[in-house]
Amino acid sequence: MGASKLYSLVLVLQPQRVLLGMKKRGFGAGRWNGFGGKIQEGETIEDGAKRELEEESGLTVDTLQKVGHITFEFVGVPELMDVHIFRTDRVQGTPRESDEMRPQWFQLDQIPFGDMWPDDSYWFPLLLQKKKFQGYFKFQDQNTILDYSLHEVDDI
Ligand code: 6U4
Repeated sequence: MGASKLYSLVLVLQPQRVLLGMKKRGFGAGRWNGFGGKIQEGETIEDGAKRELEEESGLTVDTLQKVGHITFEFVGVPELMDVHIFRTDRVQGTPRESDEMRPQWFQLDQIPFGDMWPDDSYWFPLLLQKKKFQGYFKFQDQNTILDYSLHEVDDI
């Protein structure tokens, strides 16, 4: 078992649209993504997810649904990324730009997969169908998936 670091990722998904943020700096800069980041010491994964959503988008939320868990490996990087994915359709506030993210709503048939992490093309369809999923993706570099597994699960 390799060591891993915990991350959150939140998708605000409403019946007709999804909120994504253009990552302005750091890991994944230049890509549209959900809101999230590293879980801090002493906080639960869900609390970390709510904190990052608020920091990056200005939105607050009462409850998040756990929908997925994906482990990412990068060739040459010993530490795995353990990303816990949440969905919500009820948020309070209006999205606002932060230092890290520029939020924008997308119609569900206009999700910008070409400017997102390549794994998103695999698991977004499950998210949109309200499925729960577990996966593993091995990257050669930020554009290249070498191996992956992805399956629906009943509980996450
Ligand atoms: P700093 O820069 O320390 O403030 P922090 O906001 O804590 O960073 P960050 O931005 O590095 O963390 O977190 C990475 C975010 O990107 C997390 O929400 C997880 C997400 N993420 C990482 N790999 C991903 C991938 N392959 N596909 C995806 N989201 C990914 O959709």
